[in-house]
Amino acid sequence: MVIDYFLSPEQKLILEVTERIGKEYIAPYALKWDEEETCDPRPLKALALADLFGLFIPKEYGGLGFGTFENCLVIETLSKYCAGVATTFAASGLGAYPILIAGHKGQKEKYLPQIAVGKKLCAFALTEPQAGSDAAAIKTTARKEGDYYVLNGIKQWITNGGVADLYTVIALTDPKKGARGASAFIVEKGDPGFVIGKKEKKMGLRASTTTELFFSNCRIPKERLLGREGMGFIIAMKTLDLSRPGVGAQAVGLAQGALEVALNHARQRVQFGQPVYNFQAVSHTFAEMAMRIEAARALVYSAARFIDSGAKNISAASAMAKAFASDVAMWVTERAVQMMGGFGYMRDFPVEKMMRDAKCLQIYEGTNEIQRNVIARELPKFLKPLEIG
Ligand code: COS
Repeated sequence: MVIDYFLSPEQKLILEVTERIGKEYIAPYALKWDEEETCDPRPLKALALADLFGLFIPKEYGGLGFGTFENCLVIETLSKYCAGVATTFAASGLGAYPILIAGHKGQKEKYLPQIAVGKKLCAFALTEPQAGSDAAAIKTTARKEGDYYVLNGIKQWITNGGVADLYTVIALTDPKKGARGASAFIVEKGDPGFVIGKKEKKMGLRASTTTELFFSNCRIPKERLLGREGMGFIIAMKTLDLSRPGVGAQAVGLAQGALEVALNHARQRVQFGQPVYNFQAVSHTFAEMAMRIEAARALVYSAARFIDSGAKNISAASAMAKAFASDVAMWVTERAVQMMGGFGYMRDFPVEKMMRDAKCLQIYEGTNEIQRNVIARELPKFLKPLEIG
């Protein structure tokens, strides 16, 4: 980090604790977990013991009462060591946001304290086989039957599928109304008719688990509805607004990790009688990498602080942080591989994993093309026509 953000003593402590978890519980195993596609519980336990799952949960519900910014600090730091572990952590936050956004007091009292201490891991279930970017095209239904809702449908590519205990699920209570007929529900692992599907084989982020979810006449008590019927799509969009800077933070940490590994290599690798870092083609590439990472971090931190200020129009800032930083991470990790040459391409070194991990950040929580749609949609709200002359 080149720029000092003058973090508060608490924020510095959060960083220190996360660094320690990264060094001790993640760094020695990250390549192994990637190879074996394992979501190891040990770093999650360490994060839970450090109370970090409760970082942005209000104190009255057993959390630490911090915000998006501090959550980004943790996600960024974890991602330097392994973006897969960071995905499991961040996706649990994503799954918890709908409860924070739309849950009533009783629901918050029931679920948030368990999430805060890391006893219950969460997942967010919106995507379906035919509804990815077009989130309003979901087909999963939730039919009201007396005191229950009965869910039927399939969710796809759900991060933390199987390892999560709580799933916030978007389903249609009124299929005729499309997006306006969607509602949000809490489904618990073990609910009758709720089955975890196959684990996906992924290019990267292989220390995190991604599965299908099947709902076959899955009966859940009507008290599991979040907010009101018909609010589901808006809850989902607000959830993504809060969560996307976290993907940006993940990208910044991942890119920073690639920079540090490759820079160390370039300063030690001797060719033509001197470290390759001495060659301008190499050193300028590192300068460019560092510059883009600083720009991405500044945008992510600003967006996170903007959200924490209680601002209402956060969609554009959130989408910008996500899209810009993940594009930077893709560029930086590819350059890191190039700067390390044959070493970079080998699975014995972490940068090829980092490059594979980076790709997903341009895709999940809304592709970067969708982020640009969101930014373009929001721009007129911020910009007044400039008249000169
Ligand atoms: N906050 C609050 N309300 C929002 C909102 C937001 N960020 N975004 C949209 N809405 C509201 C709109 O105001 C509109 O309300 P009305 O029906 O009352 O007018 C409603 O939601 C529908 O919005 P819109 O017409 O913009 O919906 P679209 O179907 O065009 O879809 C995009 C909008 C593409 C932005 C949305 O489908 C999306 O984000 N897709 C990507 C999904 C995604 O990120 N998937 C990743 C999987 S989850 S990890």
